[in-house]
Amino acid sequence: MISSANTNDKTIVAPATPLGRGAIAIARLSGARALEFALKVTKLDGLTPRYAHLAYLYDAAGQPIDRAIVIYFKAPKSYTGEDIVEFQTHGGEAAINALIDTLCALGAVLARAGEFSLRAVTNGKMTTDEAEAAAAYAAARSSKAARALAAHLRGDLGRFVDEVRSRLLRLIAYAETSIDYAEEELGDTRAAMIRQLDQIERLLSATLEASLRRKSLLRGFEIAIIGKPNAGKSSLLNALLGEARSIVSEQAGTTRDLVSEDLRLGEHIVRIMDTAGLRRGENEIESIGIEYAKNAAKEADLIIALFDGSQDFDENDEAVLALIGSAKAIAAINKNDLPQRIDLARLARFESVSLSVKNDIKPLLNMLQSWLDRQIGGEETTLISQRQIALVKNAADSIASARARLASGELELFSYQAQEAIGFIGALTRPNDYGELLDTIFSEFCLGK
Ligand SMILES: Nc1nc2c(ncn2[C@@H]2O[C@H](COP(=O)(O)OP(=O)(O)OP(=O)(O)O)[C@@H](O)[C@H]2O)c(=O)[nH]1
Ligand SMILES: [Mg+2]
Repeated sequence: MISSANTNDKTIVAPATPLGRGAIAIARLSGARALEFALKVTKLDGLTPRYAHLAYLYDAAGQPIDRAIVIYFKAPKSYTGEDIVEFQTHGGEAAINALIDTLCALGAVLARAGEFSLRAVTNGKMTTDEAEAAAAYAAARSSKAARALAAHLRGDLGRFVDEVRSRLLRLIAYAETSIDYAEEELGDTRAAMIRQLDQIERLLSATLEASLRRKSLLRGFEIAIIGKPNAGKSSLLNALLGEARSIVSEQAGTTRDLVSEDLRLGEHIVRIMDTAGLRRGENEIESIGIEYAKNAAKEADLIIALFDGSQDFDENDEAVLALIGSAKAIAAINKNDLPQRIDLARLARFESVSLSVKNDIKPLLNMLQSWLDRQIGGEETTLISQRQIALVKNAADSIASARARLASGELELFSYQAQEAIGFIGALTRPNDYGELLDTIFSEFCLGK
């Protein structure tokens, strides 16, 4: 448990639902004086824990603010482990703002982002990695992402930590007992230990790779459509969205700005970007648009390179290939309703699909969906924050050093490095510096969480 009495002695309040229109808006009040403040704004004599009270709320001048559902969660059975009162007011900002003003006038203070969750962690209601998962949950944009996070909340990370730790501890125990062995007795044991270390290293690197791959799963994948002018990029965006979002015309160089929209593809939410056609900028505005397109392609998780199949492969198409470089891309060959002239050999290195955006984009949709599904698969534990990724990288470095020590027979130094790796891995679920946590994890939270 962490001692942070000086930060936890205030009673905090914040809206727990996004501000704006909605059927209800919820404010959350947490801390030692939560019940006292709630009784004052409701003018009630008491609140039954976990009971939905219908009550009027009054401001400091005694004027009614709203009629609301008020629920009291008595410590320690609440999200934060403290007394919490939740107020469900009518949607819109007026009532909830008046309520929060009143509570602040009584002595509550506005919560900082993530402060409720921080209290939950300091009061032992939640582990740090569960809090990280909760933060990612708030930002997750698809049901697939939510499922990956649910695995986290189930404790997959804890199992990963236990497994790596116990394997390393076993190796350290071996090392300690064999320190007194003669060199010839040591040979076999050492080879077996190195094999074990290699396995641990592979487990860590597989976890890192899978996590980086899934990073986009949590925030949503970004897909950029690039191609030469008139390839049909804007037509494709519109067809994907099912609405005329981007201007389409037979004039080359129509799109100059970056147009991006969110799109649901099966269980995924993706951000799709229509870009300016790539060619030598005819004028300043167009070349700015082309710069945007280049950036979008660089940032994207996947590029859809769109080609006009009814035309010869030309220098602008060449520019498209150059821009893709080694990025992940699929080639979509458009306008197959017209006679085809493009030299397909030039696109042989890509996974490709032929279609007519004008008639039917289904072939491309199927390909996109299977690409997205492939990004997620695998059974590896997902690391969900920069902090977790950095810890696993550090552990992998320590293990690499440990391996070198072992190979050169320096058993004591091996043990030291292996202990260090255990320290990094252990910090995934039991961090030793809570001050740093505050900055890195809880600042990613939204207000009222
Ligand atoms: N025949 C045929 N024409 C198409 C198809 N898809 C798009 N077009 C036409 O191609 C022209 C260019 O389409 P856009 O969607 O504006 O092309 P773009 O790639 O966005 O072009 P820029 O914004 O200028 O870079 C329009 O006249 C479209 O109607 C298709 O599948 N078949
Ligand atoms: Mg366009």
